[in-house]
Amino acid sequence: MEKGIHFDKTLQGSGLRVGIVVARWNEECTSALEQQVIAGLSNRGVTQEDIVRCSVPGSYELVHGATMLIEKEQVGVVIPIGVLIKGETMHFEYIAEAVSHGFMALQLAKNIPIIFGVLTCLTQEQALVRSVGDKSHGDAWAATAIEMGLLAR
Ligand code: RBF
Repeated sequence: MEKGIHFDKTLQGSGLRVGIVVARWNEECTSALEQQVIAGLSNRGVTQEDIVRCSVPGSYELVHGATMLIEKEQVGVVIPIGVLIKGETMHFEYIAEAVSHGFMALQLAKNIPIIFGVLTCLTQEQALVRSVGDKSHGDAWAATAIEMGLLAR
């Protein structure tokens, strides 16, 4: 059996309102992921009018951006997009932990699903392969968002 998650090929997201919040750190990677997420959503029937997008400086700000989309834009699911690359200090660990706990707390508090769209990479090469490259996660995040958004309706 092929490795990885298997998505329902018949996923149909028409009528689902999707929020996307994108971090500008490591922008080459986050913008490639954003494009693939948007393509993955529209390939599964989500219209451009139903995609609400905002950007924030870095991954640490994604949780607040997601909160704003939920509170002001009536979205049924949020896809935060960030790329963390480990540096020489402890920033990576603190941000990754804060953000993953923040998403979990927010989705439980608001009862709106939030996808874990943050890459936590040890090197820039790893980040590029998983964003602009052939192991990009963008389409999987789009499919997961639609599945969870439909489940929450
Ligand atoms: N934001 C990211 O999205 N990815 C990173 O790899 C990243 N690395 C950072 C490293 C340092 C040393 C600092 C100071 C910030 C970094 N940030 C990164 C930005 C962070 O998410 C946030 O925007 C800023 O700390 C301001 O709150």
